[in-house]
Amino acid sequence: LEDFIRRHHTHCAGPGECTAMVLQRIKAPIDVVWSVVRRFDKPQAYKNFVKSCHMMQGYHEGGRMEVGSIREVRVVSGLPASYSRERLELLDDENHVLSFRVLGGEHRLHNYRSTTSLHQMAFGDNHCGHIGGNQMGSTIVIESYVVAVPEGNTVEDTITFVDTVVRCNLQSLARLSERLAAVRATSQHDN
Ligand code: A8S
Repeated sequence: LEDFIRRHHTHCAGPGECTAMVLQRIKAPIDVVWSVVRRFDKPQAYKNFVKSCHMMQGYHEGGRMEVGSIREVRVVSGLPASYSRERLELLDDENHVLSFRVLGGEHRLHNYRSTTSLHQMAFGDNHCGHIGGNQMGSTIVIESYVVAVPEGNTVEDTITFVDTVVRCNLQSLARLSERLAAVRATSQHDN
């Protein structure tokens, strides 16, 4: 895992930039969590600050998401932002890695880019109980980002703000994934 983190989550923050990492444990199988994270066209499935999202280019309706696809994300009012234009940089279904970069928009997080990766917790590690006799999978999400420190802001304040948004997103992802996993588990029992 260390060299994975070195490869995907070690960003070189340039002058005037800051970088940090957020971890989230989710009591759901990795494929359930990934089915939500990989939908670059539907961030609003778990990002509660997102009001709407429309795909710009490089996207065939319902087709494969491709690197280079661009989305326009409109966020809820009250934030120091109105919309963001974001480009899919990496989508790896094998290794469960997604990365995007903010190209522009009306907000203060210039040059924001993040990488999100999922890791299956090995059976022995997760100490989470058996539910209905079957071992509930457990997933660790790692999300790291680099962003320019806005004019007049401190590094600490910038990291506090972004960490809060990312943590909200990942906690929402956890709740949604655990709900989906529970539904899947019960539907398997029913039939
Ligand atoms: C993400 C992560 C972040 C999104 C930020 C940090 C943003 O969508 C919001 C407020 C802003 O001020 C910037 O994975 C921006 O979405 C919620 C509009 C980019």
